[in-house]
Amino acid sequence: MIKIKTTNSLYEPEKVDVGIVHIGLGAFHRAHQAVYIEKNLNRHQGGDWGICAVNIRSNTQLVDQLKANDCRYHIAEYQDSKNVELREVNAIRDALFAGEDKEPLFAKLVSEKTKIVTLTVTEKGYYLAPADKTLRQDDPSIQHDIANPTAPKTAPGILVEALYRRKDLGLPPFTILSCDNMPNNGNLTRQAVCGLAEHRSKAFAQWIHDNVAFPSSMVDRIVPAMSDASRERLQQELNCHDENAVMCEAFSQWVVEDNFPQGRPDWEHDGVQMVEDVHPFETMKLRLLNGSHSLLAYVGLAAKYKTVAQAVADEKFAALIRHYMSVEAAPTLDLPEEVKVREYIESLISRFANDSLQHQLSQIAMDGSQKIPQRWLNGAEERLSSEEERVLSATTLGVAAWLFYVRGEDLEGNKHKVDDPMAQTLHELHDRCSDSASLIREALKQKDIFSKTLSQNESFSKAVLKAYQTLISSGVAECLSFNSSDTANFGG
Ligand code: CS2
Repeated sequence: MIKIKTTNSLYEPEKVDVGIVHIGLGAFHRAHQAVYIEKNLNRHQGGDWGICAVNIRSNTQLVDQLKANDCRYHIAEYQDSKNVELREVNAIRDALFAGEDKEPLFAKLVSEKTKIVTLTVTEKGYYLAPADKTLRQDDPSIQHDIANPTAPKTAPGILVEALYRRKDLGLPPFTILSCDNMPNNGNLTRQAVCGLAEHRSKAFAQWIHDNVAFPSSMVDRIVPAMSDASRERLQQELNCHDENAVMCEAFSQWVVEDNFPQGRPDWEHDGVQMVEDVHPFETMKLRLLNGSHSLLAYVGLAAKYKTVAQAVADEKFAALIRHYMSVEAAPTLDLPEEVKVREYIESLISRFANDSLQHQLSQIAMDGSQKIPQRWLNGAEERLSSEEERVLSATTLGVAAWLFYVRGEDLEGNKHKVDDPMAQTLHELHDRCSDSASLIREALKQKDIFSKTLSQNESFSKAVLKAYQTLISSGVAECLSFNSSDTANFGG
């Protein structure tokens, strides 16, 4: 028997004003930020921190469906397959699809009531080169926004134009809060926005730099993309007939840098951790949780697993990520004081094992070129340039398995789609290089992904080559000889 707890909104949604515009209305936003705002509105029985959620590229359907339901939807928070909380959410007060015509979106962005703009546009939505995080001036969408600043397509372009209009109207700028999985996501957002604003004028870019707050934040909640099967399950298991419902784990964390000159919800009473410096939390989460996720995705898919829970149920995979986290990643971290790393690692392993989620490895495998630098490579680089050089066997296996995945074809010749902005480049690389040695050499030269230090590190490239050769000649099992009792010398 499944135990269902139901939580309903305690306020009148139609009386709530919009104080936050959110760009990137996906499942993650609905299950993470919107839930914190829902709790805040419940506690105050209303208020003016409602959300207007916007999509700028795709998913008009979701916007229409939400609007048809007055933006009311449900979240099913699974502790495990037997315990779930079904929560009604009304925090999103308006939804917009800003495709060709962005004026309705600009009307919201220049409203005096809008104090905060939040973003979940994924790593590639910032148009920063993955390795060195500079604005990709050569990207066609960025070039479009440079040429047409008043009718932009990209999130950075929209923010620049909105800030320009607000400045023109004498309105204070809103605070911009990135909720994407990148280290220093506030600084990176500033870099993208100011980099683009420079094309309008250096003075305007400087004004943004001096006047706009870009707090960083660490976001965490496992929210698999919804599918027909998961919708059906919610109907049958929870009697939840809501086409906009989202299913996720019970765990949720949001650590936010406290820098909101125009004000913010008092969400520290709703579970948000307000801190001075988010960086230790971000790197910890990116390198441990997301790093393990990507490792499970590429190595797991090569072993024909489909979900995260299936992969970690295999003790060899559990040993792989335990080794990766404790021996290779944890020593690179400057951990937040209150975190006990062993406990954190074990809690991640049990979150991954939550088999009620059906979290698809193929979802995590998307956009690897944009993800692996902050998840694996930054830490590896620090590790390899430190005095105590080691062979990073799990990380290098990850890189090899990623490279194998982007070939778009498994060992038996079955093809799969590679969803990645660099898919074409990576595909050509496979076509061009006839043997593994030249493939690895050329791949590591991709300077958008690999830093010079890393691509020139011989022990790193040798280990990637060895893992790749073993993978293609003998299969995944041969690559998994990690010891589950592996732990490095770190505190906690
Ligand atoms: C995942 C993340 O898809 C991915 O790349 O690693 O979405 C992950 O589930 C979240 O960051 C968890 O907070």
